[in-house]
Amino acid sequence: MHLVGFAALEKRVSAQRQLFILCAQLSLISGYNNQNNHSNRSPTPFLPSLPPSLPPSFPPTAGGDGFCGWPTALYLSEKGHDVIIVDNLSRRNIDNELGCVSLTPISSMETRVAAWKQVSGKTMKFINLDVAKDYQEMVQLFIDEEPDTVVHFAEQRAAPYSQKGAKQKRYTVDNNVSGTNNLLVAVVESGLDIHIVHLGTMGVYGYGTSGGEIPEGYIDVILPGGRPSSILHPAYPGSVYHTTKCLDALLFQFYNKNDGVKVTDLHQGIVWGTNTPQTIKDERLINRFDYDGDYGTVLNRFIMQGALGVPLTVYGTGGQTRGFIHITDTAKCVEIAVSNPPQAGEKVQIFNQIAETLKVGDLAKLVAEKTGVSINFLKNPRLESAENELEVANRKFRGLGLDPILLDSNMGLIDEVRTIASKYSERCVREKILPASFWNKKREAECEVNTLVGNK
Ligand code: NAD
Ligand code: USQ
Repeated sequence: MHLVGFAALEKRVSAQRQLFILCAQLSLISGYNNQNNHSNRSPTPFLPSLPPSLPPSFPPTAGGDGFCGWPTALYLSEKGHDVIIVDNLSRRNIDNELGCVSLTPISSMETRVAAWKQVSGKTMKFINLDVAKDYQEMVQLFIDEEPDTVVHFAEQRAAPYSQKGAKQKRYTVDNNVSGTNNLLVAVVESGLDIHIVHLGTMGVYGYGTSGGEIPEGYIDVILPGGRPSSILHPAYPGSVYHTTKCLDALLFQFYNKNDGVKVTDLHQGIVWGTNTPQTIKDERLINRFDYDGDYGTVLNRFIMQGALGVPLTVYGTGGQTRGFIHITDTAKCVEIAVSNPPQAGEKVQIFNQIAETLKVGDLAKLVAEKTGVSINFLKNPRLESAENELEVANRKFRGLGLDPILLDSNMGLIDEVRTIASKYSERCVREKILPASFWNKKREAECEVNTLVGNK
């Protein structure tokens, strides 16, 4: 496979470079350079931080079948990288399990890839492979394709689903931790110098009020005996799902120390939006839109509820503050991370991938004002702080050129999501809007009073 437009990059780094991106929930994306001559391939060189003004031919690619992976794959492909998408389609199977599909009618992977070829002229391979189980196939894939980068999106990512019951708790840990471990072992076994870019979460830090800015991954401490050290920020996960991301972080740390695996862990906030400049090009490329109580994330849920005239489902007081990022910026951040691998011997690189912090109650007010729907304060199905403040450093991405989409100055994007929600409103199963997973039995009992209409 040949990648158009790598010449500029090759000139800059004076060496060949290949990119592989592995998506969570089993999306594997990869890019290759336009020489793709494996026998002559030099070890992946250190790629210096590159200015944001790189020619559009440079960026590597990423993809997958999921909400973040698919638009990222298209973005990277558009930028000129060959992309291989690896996904076991488990998310589509969970749709079947939950009796609820994406609000938008997503096409099959075969149709998506064929449509992209028609629209862009670019080829993306799709491989149905389970990262948590098909270990040998993954090693072989690496040996055959010799990627420079694997972007790892392939995990069960819904906190409510991970708290639903014993089956879902066990599945989330088995799938996510085994998948990440398999990937790391496969990279080591392949003998290749592959940079892993992993989609992690802001939730590893926890959401108590910390009283200060959350740094990017590490904190400086004084250990007993007065020894100064820089350690991983203490993990304080709020769900089984978030716990798997903390476990991933330890796996990354170990394989980085033991085998020198290059890792970038992206602590991403809540993603909102649905379309990107690439997915909008053809209806067959449309992105997934989760709105149900398990997989729908808060801002997209509110916009969808506003469009359908459903009172907005605020859990508790709405005093929870979270980090947010638009889906278009998710793709941009992944591209930046792929383009800026750690140097050989460097510790795991951690970026906070958020644009801004916002309070759930303020988001509800904003959507209520825009749509005229009321706010439905529900009993909280989760065990979380009712109110918290949140200050997060995101200087690394900004320093590498990210100028993120902020809600305040991009209200039009809310209207865009609302238009999509209205267009496909007939696909909404209203019974799936209320939260259907509870953090413990007490929460479940308390939530029995919740209704879709609320008290107002
Ligand atoms: P998603 O569920 O839409 O996509 C995940 C994809 O991975 C799915 O297509 C699924 O089929 C695939 N997958 C899961 N397990 C797999 C396996 N064992 N083998 C192969 N494929 C597998 O989720 P998303 O919203 O696109 O999230 C992608 C990543 O980004 C996740 O790791 C998630 O934790 C992280 N993230 C998401 C958000 C968000 O708001 N959506 C925020 C922060 C971080
Ligand atoms: N919430 C409501 N009403 C709703 C839905 C959610 O009030 O209808 C509240 C929740 O109680 C929570 C907050 O909104 O306080 C965020 O919930 P969410 O479902 O939007 O996000 P979360 O469960 O944290 O998970 C999502 C993604 C996950 C990612 C995480 C990033 O599903 O993959 O890791 O965002 S972060 O939150 O920064 O950890």
